[in-house]
Amino acid sequence: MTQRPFIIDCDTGTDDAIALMAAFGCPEIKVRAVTSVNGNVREEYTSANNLNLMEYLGIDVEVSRGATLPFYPRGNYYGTTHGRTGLGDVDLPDAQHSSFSKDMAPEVIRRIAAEENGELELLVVGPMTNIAIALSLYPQLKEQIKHIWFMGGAVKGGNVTSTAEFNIWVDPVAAKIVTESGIPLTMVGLDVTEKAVLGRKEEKELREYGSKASVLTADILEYMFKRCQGGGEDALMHDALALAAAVIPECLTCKETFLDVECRGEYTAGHTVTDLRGRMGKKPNASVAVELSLDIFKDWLVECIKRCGKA
Ligand SMILES: [Ca+2]
Repeated sequence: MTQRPFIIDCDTGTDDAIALMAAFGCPEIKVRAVTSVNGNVREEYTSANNLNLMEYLGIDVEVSRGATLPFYPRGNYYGTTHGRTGLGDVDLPDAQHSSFSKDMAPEVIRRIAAEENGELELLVVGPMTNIAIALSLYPQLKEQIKHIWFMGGAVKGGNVTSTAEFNIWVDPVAAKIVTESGIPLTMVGLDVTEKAVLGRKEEKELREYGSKASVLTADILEYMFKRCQGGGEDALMHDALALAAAVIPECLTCKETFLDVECRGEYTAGHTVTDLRGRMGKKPNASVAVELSLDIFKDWLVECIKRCGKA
């Protein structure tokens, strides 16, 4: 099987870590690099989490650092959803034998896109700052990137403000640059990711399986269950669902629509504007996920995590 080349851009992040483990257990794709961005926690943590995770799992892949600030002026918004350093209460050993790429994320994207001759796809599961910088520095990427699958936005309400989802809210300017790029896009937003919940059954199955990746995933799920009991978010697999959109499209129903990002609204900055009713008369530039088949997704995710580290 020819594996599809991917770069995963992420702000790891509890559910990012699970998405990464799933990606490395997906026979359909070849992860060429993991690029880090500011988001759930500061970039110094997201990049360290990426490097530590790859070394812990014994995965040899380029890990780069990336943008430390969004284009949009946001204050200190780092919440407690992912714990202080991004992986909840899970502690990974510091990487001893691996180091970051000499190239920052936008340069990594440029280089690999050129090497892959129009076949490179991006899985973007944090704020889109790195991608926007890459598109600004290297406009040829608009023709070289085959598809961007992203977790972010919502047709309906948000989870940071009443209208904005976190990844897009952090950096709406970057998201607008990406939505206007002309690159084929699939948006996997809160409309479906808030239904992508794992439970005790999956946690137990993964823990009993006993691999490094499956036990780590079970530990992260345990943190999420505690978080939920404390009034926080449930064990939602936001980021892994964007990977699923790319690999098992049958788990989602998507609709072609015009997509843009509100940057200036006093109350609505970070809102993803869609036109599912076709009222705006604008050409569709994105596919937006609107419905999820949860059982298909959960079964696939558990199997991917089990395969992670076995390749
Ligand atoms: Ca994320």
